Amino acid sequence: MQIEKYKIDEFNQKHAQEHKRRFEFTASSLHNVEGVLQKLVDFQIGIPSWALGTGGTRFGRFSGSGEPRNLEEKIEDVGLLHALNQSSGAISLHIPWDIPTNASSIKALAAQHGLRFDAMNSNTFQDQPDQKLSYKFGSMQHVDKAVRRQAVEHNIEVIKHGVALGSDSLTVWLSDGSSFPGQLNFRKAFQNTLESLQEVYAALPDNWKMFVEYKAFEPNFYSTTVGDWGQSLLYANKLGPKAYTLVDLGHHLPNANIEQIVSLLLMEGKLGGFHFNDSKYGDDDLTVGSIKPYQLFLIFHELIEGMDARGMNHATDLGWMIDASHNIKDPLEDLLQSVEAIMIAYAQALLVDRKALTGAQQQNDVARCQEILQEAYRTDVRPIVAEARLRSGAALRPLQLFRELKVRENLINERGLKTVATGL
Ligand code: RM4
Ligand code: MN
Ligand code: MN
Repeated sequence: MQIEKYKIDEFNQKHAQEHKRRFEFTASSLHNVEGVLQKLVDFQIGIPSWALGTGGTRFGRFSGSGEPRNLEEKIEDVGLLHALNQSSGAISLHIPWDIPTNASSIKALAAQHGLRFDAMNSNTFQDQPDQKLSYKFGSMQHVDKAVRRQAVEHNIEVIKHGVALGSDSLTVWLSDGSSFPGQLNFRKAFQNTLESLQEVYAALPDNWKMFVEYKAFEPNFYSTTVGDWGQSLLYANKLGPKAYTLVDLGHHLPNANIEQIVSLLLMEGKLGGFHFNDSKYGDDDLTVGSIKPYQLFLIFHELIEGMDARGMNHATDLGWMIDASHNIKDPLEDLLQSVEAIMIAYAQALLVDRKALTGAQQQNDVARCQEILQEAYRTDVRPIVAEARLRSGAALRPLQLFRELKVRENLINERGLKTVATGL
């Protein structure tokens, strides 16, 4: 299915008057609305190929309907999202779930939808049917050099697929760790992992970045070999200038101060990428902004503050991706909501009066500092985000149009009621 441009225009026309009223009201009390709008138009969020089907939990999987059956259909799905919001202009692939059989035609198809290829993801957390050696006891940390070698070769393979598609980064998330005390020698596990990562790093093209993603626990429940930002930063520093830490919002222990983590990683020039999702307990992969929207705003505030301090381009200097897996919602609806939540938090953070905040901080005026942040957070920026969409040719209300156009029903007609996408 493709969404014709005139359908978006017709829809926007219908809602134009109400939008104009709301936009003008909000804009009238803000400074530099044009600057904010341009930043919102430029900001693009990568969609993970594994989020387009319903995921499962270890207790089962309730398959969705009309799920993409192959990579082409996954690209079509992201194309639909991008047509509706013009903020999802990239797709992030997981290998071997999404091996492109013909890279140039896949690249051309993505370009037709206005998409580029975001970071490539390797997978050494599962065994594949044709795989020689098992990752049951880890991959890059493994006590057996042959297993480590296999994991390294897989990552090099992923880089090659990425080069063919025009991607320029590799995300390595390792499930390596241990579930029982005594199972691992921590130091050896770290050193084996470092050595393996170094071999992958050596195969990176010059213009590529490598993102080392950390996760506190799960699937291992006693230790994780890249368990937190400190460990990830250790690897990134030892690897070299092309290696960075990647922060996934769901990968922290409860109540971790993620905004402080991103601030310090930026200070060190070592924050590379971001995986958005939300959670209440752990790696829940819930819709961005559905549980802790204030935390998301605070994170964006630190991201902007830290990026501006280094003169970085918000839109292009970090890898922005969603990482989620949906158990009960329509994945496309969820992704539309997630992108909207990210844009809202970004817009709110752009409104923070940074000069005033610095002044208040210098005077230890704590109450004023809080007021400045909350003034921005409590601004209803939805009309600003909608205006940015309007200007880039997207729908004023993407989710509503998705439903009015019966996108899912169309996809079910095309693909069938019982389809299962590759992924979790
Ligand atoms: C992990 C991690 C990775 C993602 C996999 C599917 O929890 O977040 O980024 O590749 O899930
Ligand atoms: Mn992730
Ligand atoms: Mn995760």
